[in-house]
Order: sequence, then C-alpha cells, then structure tokens
Amino acid sequence: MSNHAVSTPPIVLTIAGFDPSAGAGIAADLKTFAAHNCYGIAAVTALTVQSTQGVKCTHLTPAATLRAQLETLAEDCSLAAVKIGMLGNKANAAAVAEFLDRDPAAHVVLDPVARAQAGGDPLLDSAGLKFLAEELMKRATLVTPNIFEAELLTGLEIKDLEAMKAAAQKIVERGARAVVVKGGHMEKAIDVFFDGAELLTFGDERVKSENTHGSGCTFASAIAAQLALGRQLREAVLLAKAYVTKAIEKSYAIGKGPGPLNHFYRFHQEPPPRGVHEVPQHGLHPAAEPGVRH
Ligand code: PXL
Repeated sequence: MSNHAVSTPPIVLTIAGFDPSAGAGIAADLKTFAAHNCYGIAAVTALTVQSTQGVKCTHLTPAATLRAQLETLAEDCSLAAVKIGMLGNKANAAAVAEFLDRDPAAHVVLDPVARAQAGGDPLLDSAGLKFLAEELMKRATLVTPNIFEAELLTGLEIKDLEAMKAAAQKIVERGARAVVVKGGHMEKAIDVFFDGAELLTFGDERVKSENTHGSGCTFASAIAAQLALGRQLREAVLLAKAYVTKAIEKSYAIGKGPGPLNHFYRFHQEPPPRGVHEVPQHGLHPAAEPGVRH
C-alpha cells in the first residue's frame, strides 16, 4: 500500500468525436475538464480526419462499440457529469439515450453539434438530428446550440435577440431543462439563457481572434465541469463563459487554419531563468551545471 492520500476529483464523461488537431471534440473536452480540476474520461463516437483547415471526412464508431464503451466506463466509474458533443448518426444518438436511461447522470450538458465551423461533412445526419431534438434533448440538464443549431432544432429563422429568446423558449418547451442559445455568430455576441423560469442575456466583448476552433466544445465542457464541482446551473454557465472568453483571448495558431483555444491559460508560467532546470530532485540538471561540456 502506498501512503499517498490524494482525494479523487469529480469524474466527467465526454461522449464526442476525436479531432486529431486537438482543437475541438474529445481533446478539447479533456483539456477543459483537467483545467477545472476534474478527471475526464471519454467515449468516442467518431474519428474525424481534420486539421485546423477543416474536417476532411469522418468515420463513425459502430453503435455497438459506443454502447460497450459507455457500459464499460459506467460499470467502473461514478460520473459527476456527462457532456455530449458530436454523435454522427441516429444509431449513436440512440445508444447515448439508452445509456442515460439506464444510468441517469446528475448533470447532462448536450452540445447539439451539427456541423464544423470550417464546413465539411455534417457531424450529425438528419435522422440523428431529429432524434436529438425529439428524444435526447429531454434527457439534458442543459442544451447549448449556436444560432445555426438553434434554427435546426426549432425551425425558426434567427436574425436577432428576440428570435434567440423565442428559440430558447421553444427548446425548453420541447423538454430540455434549460438552454443557452449562443450568439457568437451574431453581430453582438450575446448569449441567451433560459431555464423555464429565468431568462437571462449575457455576453462579453467579442474577442478579436481567428483561433476559435473548438470554442463550442470547450464552453459545454466547462459548464459540465462546473456542475460536477457543485455549482448551480446559472453560475456554472457564467463561469464557463468567462473561461472560454479568456481561453480565446490567450489562444494561438498551431497551423494554417483557425487555431485552438488555450485551455491552460491559468497555468501559464514563464520559463525558469536560463540554467535552472527542475528535472533531477537532487540538484541541477547536468546540462545546467556551469562549466560542464557535452
Ligand atoms: O466544434 C464542433 C466539433 C465537435 N466535435 C468534433 C469536431 C468539431 C469541429 O470540428 O471535429 C469532433
């Protein structure tokens, strides 16, 4: 037995696709959970082929494999919250609904991902979208559509704040416990929160950055992490908004297209002064010893 006594962090499960450029999807989710001191685990719905320049194609996980991933993880770990992103198709969306019915989670944040910002193949087929709107949404604590997704879910045309509010109301009428309609693509980047009782609009100054790849995934994941840590829904949403805004502000370009957010901006440390290395515990790294040649 070791004598280490580190308490276990809340465990948050993401059910989403993998983006090998690590800006969106599962990689963004796991980084976000880690940045909030939660332990992230993942069930993979799809492997995408993409870079910062866009999604080239997607290979969906067979529904039976997704189901097996979910069952295996749930048998082993106690989940504080679940975040759902890209599902790919109806079979995978149905596997997730079955899972939530069998193992109801205290908090379920559903990001109804339909398409990548950079275009390419749809990330959810039309039968899947219908199932999400009619079945999965009812099982969500919170749904986080952007304008385009809110239009798909409600059939409304959304051109202004009033239409965003109407869409938020319609999504709650359809069974979601609460919703944030994200206005990031509107002229004024204002978001609308509605939980059936309180309607709240909030927003920050739009951050001028090209590097916003994965901001939707990051926002939903930050909310899931805050709920896992015990925050109330409204507070979780506002804290997640502040986190995503700052992570965009501190983002960087890693390729030729829109770069990822800086999920770990809070942990940024200036490199130590030249010659000081942390590697061996008994003293300086040999490379740093003055006068040693290699
Ligand atoms: O941002 C939406 C999104 C979600 N999930 C995966 C993605 C993308 C966008 O590229 O690749 C896996």
